[in-house]
Amino acid sequence: MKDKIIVITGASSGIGWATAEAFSQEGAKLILCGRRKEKLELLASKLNSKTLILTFDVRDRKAVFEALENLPEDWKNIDVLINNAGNAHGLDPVQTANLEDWDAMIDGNVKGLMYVTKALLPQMIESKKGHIINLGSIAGKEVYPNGSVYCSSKFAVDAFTQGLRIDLNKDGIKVGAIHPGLVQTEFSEIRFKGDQKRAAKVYEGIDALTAKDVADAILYMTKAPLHVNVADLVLLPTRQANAYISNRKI
Ligand code: 8X3
Repeated sequence: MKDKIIVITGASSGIGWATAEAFSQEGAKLILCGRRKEKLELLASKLNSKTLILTFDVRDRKAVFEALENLPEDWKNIDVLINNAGNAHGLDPVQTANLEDWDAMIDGNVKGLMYVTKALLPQMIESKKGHIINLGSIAGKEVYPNGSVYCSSKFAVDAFTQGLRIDLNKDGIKVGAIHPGLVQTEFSEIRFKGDQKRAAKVYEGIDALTAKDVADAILYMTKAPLHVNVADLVLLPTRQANAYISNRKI
């Protein structure tokens, strides 16, 4: 991983932050993308790596292309893109759900991921190398109550990953996705709009995955030999069987 160039979206917290730490420990150079400049600067200051900070919102198509199509010359040769940016907003039935929440999830989790990918593809295709890893979810494998739009967004990530793998097959670029179950980050706090009590309940007694667990799995995907592509990886806490069944300690 030494001196490989890794792009991480949503690097300012959670899985993105932990992934930056994991790749930094391997000697990679990191392009840290996110909306919060101060957080990205704080992260960069803690890493023992060369870093480039790019501040944009993946939902802003113009900003995505402006930032990623004009990379400095010595940062252009991307090895790995980790499409991590994304969130859940609300947990509601379709009939009462908030349209702003829908837009945020579809625009960020789906269209944003697609924009970032498209912006970086010309470079990868030209160099005939590269590895794209998309952050899916078990919500992209099973639909659960009140999650119709979040699940739709993650099913879309799964479909896009499969389609991209087909389209890039002749170019020698690896495409894969990782689908975590419950990961203890600020995910639920954002989903429940700051309701920390409700968020904490989601992870009660389940020994949830940590952001580092997911980061380590992403690192594993990138360490496979050149002829091996970890195409689809579902990562669950041992206490979680699927989106419905968990063996909680309470
Ligand atoms: C996050 C996992 O189970 O809340 O994508 O959908 S879950």
